[in-house]
Amino acid sequence: MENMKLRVFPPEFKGRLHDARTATSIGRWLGSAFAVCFVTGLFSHVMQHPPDWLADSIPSRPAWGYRLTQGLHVASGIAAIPLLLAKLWAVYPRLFGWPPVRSVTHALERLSIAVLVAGSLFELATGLLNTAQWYPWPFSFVPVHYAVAWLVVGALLLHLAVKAPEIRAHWTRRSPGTLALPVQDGPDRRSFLAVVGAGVGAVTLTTVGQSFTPLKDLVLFAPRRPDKGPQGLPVNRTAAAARVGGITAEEYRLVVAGPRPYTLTLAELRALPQHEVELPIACVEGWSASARWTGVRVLDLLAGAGAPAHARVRVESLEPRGGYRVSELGREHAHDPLTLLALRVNGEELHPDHGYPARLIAPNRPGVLQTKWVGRLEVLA
Ligand code: HEM
Ligand SMILES: Nc1nc2c(c(=O)[nH]1)N[C@H]1C(S)=C(S)[C@@H](COP(=O)(O)O)O[C@H]1N2
Ligand SMILES: [Mo]
Repeated sequence: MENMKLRVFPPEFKGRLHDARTATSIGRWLGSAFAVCFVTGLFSHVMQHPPDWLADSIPSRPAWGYRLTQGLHVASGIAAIPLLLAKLWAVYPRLFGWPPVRSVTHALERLSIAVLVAGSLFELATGLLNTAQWYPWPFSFVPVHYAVAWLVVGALLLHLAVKAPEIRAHWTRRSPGTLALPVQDGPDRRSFLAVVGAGVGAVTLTTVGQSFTPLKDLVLFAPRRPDKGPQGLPVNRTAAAARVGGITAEEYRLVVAGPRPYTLTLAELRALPQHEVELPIACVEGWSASARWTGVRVLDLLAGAGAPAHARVRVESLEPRGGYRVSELGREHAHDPLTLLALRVNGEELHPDHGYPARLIAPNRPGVLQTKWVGRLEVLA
C-alpha cells in the first residue's frame, strides 16, 4: 500500500516537458529575443537622450536605421511574450524544489531568479501597453522601463553563469564528451516546441506589419496600421490635442535665430528652393510609415543665418506645452541634405495633424523628435 500513496507536497514532475533540455531549447530563443531587445532599446535611449560627448557623433544614415532598430525592438519584445510564458511553464516545478533554501548561495540564486522573472514580466507588460499608448501606472514609462532593462540583463547574465553547466549539457543533441547518437525527442516535447513556435509566428505576423509595411494587411493586434490616418499616415498627437489648431498662413512666422537672425513668412518659405525626400516617421511606439516630403533644407536655412558647419540646432514648436515641443538636431542631422523643414507630404500641403504649416523631417531619427508645427530654429554654439 505504501507505494500507492500520492505525494501531495512537494509535487513530483516527471514529464520531459519540464526537463532541463526543454528549458534550454526555449531559453536560447528567449535569451536571443532579450538580447535584441536590450541592444535596440539602448540604441533608442542614446538616439533620444544622447550624452553630450556623443551628441555630435549620432549618425544621420542609414535613413531607415531607427525604423529598423525600433521595429526590431517591439517585434522581438512581442515574440518574447509567448517564449517567456512557455519558459515559465517549463520550469515552474522548480519553484517546488525542497527544501526551498539549501545554502546562502542557493538563496542568492533564487533571489536573482525572482528579480529575473519579475523584471521580465514587467518589461514585456509595460512595453506592450506602451505601444498601445496606454499608461495605467503612476510612474513615467521610459525611465522605469530603462532602469528595469539593466536589472533584467544583470539577473539574466547571473542566471546564465549559474546554469552554464546544464545549458552546455543540453545545448546540442549529443551529450558532451560522448559519441552517442542524438537523443530521440519524444512526440510530446516536439509538439510542445512546435506550439510555442507557432505562437511566436502568429504574434509576429499579426503585429510586425506596423513597421514592416509589406505585411501591413496582416496587422490584427497592433494598435496602429501604418496607412491609416490623414494623408495615409498615422498621428500620435493631433493639432487639437496640442492646442495648435488655428495657425493661419498669414500670421505664421519662422524665426531662424543665429549669428545673423531672420524671420520668414510662409510665402517666403515656399519661395525658397524646395527639395523632395522619401523618409519614414518611425515612432518609438513601434509603428513606422514612409512618405514623400517636400520642403526647405535645414542646412540652407542655417547657412542663411551664418551658422558654423559644426552647429547643433534647437527646433521649437508653436505647441504651447507638451513633452515633444522641442527637439535638437546634432551636427550630422543638422547638415544632412535629407533633413527638411517640410511643407508638404505625399504631394499635398501638410494636414494640421501632421504639423501644418511646417514640420521637421530627418533621416535615422525617432518619431518623437520629428517636431511638428515648427516656429523657430535656433543655432546652438
Ligand atoms: C526584456 C525585454 C525588454 C528590454 C530589455 C527593453 C529595453 C528597452 C530600453 C533600454 C529602452 C530605451 C528606454 C529609453 O529610451 O530610455 C526601451 C524602449 C522601449 N521599449 Fe523596451 N525593452 C524590452 C521589452 C519591450 C517590449 C516587450 C515592448 C513592446 C512590445 C517594448 C517597447 C518599448 C517601447 C515602445 C520603447 C520606447 C519608449 C519611448 O522612448 O517612448 N519593450 N526598451
Ligand atoms: N510638436 C510636436 N511634434 C511632434 C509630436 C508632438 O506631440 N508635438 N509628436 C511626435 C511623435 S511621438 C511622432 S511619432 C510624430 C508623428 O508624426 P505624424 O503625426 O505626422 O505621423 O510626430 C512627432 N512630432
Ligand atoms: Mo511617436
